[in-house]
Amino acid sequence: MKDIADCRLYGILDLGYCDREKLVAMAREMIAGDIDIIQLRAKNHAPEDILAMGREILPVTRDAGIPFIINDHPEIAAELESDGVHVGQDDPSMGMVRRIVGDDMLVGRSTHSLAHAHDGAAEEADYIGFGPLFATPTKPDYTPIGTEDIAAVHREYPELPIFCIGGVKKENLPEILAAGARRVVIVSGILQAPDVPGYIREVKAALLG
Ligand code: 3NM
Repeated sequence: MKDIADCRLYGILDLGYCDREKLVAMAREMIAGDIDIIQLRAKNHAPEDILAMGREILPVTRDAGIPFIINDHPEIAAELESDGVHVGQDDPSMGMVRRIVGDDMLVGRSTHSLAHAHDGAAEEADYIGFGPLFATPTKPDYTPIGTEDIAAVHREYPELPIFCIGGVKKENLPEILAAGARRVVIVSGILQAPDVPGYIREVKAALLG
């Protein structure tokens, strides 16, 4: 499986943008574009439904050799034996998450400030999300943090995979990379692209360029 350190573009199967019956097809399209890592984000869906969706997607990501992450639910991640789980600021401590998923699973944490990023590094998260950089309908209730702190967070935690998130699109990627980003999460930009693999390939080229 691809190492998290080698992952530059993180895609999310968000049920707010992708119909349930299209999840597997969308995962395949993302993989066709060479996405590095995929998360399932199914807010307000029942745990048994999320588990069922995960069971359909996991064989596809396994086949592609990329990590598959479950959002918010360590218990589902453990039951599914996904490659990782992603938790937010209001979710349980790393100790509690690790007790559920064990030591081998990737655990990522959302961070919304330099102080949060410090906490994420201190608790030994395997990676962090850092944002939202810009206002985004995908996560409407959060205050955007802009791009000013991107350089500082990379300077302070050079070994930590940091995925900049929130309003990231192909169009503003140059600005985000110029601010010091190395890795990004793109949700709506990918899921709403007319040509998903083509969109991902262009973003990957910019990230690797
Ligand atoms: N988490 P889009 S921003 C899921 O800052 C999520 O933690 C964020 O979606 C955070 O690419 C966000 O459509 C939404 O803007 C990202």
